[in-house]
Amino acid sequence: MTVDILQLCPLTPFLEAELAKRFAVHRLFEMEDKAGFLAANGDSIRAAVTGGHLGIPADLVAVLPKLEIVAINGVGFDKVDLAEAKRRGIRVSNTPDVLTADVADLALGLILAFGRQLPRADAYVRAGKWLLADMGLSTRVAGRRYGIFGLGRIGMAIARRLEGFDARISYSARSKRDVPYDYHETLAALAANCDVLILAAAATAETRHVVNAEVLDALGPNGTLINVARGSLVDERALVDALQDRRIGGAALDVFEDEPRVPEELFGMDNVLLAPHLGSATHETRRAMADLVLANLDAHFAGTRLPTAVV
Ligand code: 8YV
Repeated sequence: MTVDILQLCPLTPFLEAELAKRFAVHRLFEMEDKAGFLAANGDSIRAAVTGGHLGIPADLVAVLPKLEIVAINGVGFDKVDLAEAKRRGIRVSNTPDVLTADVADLALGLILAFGRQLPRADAYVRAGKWLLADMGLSTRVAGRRYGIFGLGRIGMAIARRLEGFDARISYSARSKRDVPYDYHETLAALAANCDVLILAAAATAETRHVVNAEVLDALGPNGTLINVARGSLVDERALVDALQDRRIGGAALDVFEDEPRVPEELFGMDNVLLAPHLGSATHETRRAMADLVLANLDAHFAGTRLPTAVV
């Protein structure tokens, strides 16, 4: 018997091909008449596959009465209503661990690229400006004070990489950990005591807009904000203001509140580095994530334990 599943966003060709071998896949994101499709077919859908950045909207879950599992192709489950999933007995799976290294690598990439001004350097050479004058100086990356907000798997992987840069590392997290880094109880204290503030915490109700004007002012005019977590951690309006007024030194951002929409004020600023949510976007990691998505779906429909269940 074919199982009908709903695909909520584009996935890698490998994952799409493997899903198509197993299921009747309905690509909701490409449909013009989504409401019409759901009205006619909502009660046949047994699984949904989605991205961590997207999750599944509550009003969609509500019109899928036979939904059994939401398989997230990502580690974040902040856009899935877990309480409602539990209430309805819907399983939720994600893809932890396999993407940790890539997200940490990207954080280091942003730190290096922003500090040493690599995008500007590249543009400088291409424009033939080097023939006329040297580019000027940038900021040292090694030996500076790095503050990590959220010391879970990704935060720890970032810290380990920073150790190779002789960094002075401090952190703020839900609780003090047994690590050789300085702990700050509040994010404002962490920001006040670092040169580079790196966001690596999960998006929750508690972390929404935790990076506000007060935290940005604590980071100060020589401080840099790095975000590889979720856009919702940052009050984007306050960030734009702080960057415009040069109340912080700069920001390197891979995630945004309403991505792929990015505040256009940022486009003209020379103190920002922007990336289109690349954290886990390597061939190797997306393949490993795909394998986990498939393993979870296979386990669910075989009636066995999900390898990486959230709920
Ligand atoms: C991707 C992510 O955006 O893992 C996450 O939570 O945000 C990223 O890996 C996405 O989930 C890819 O589909």
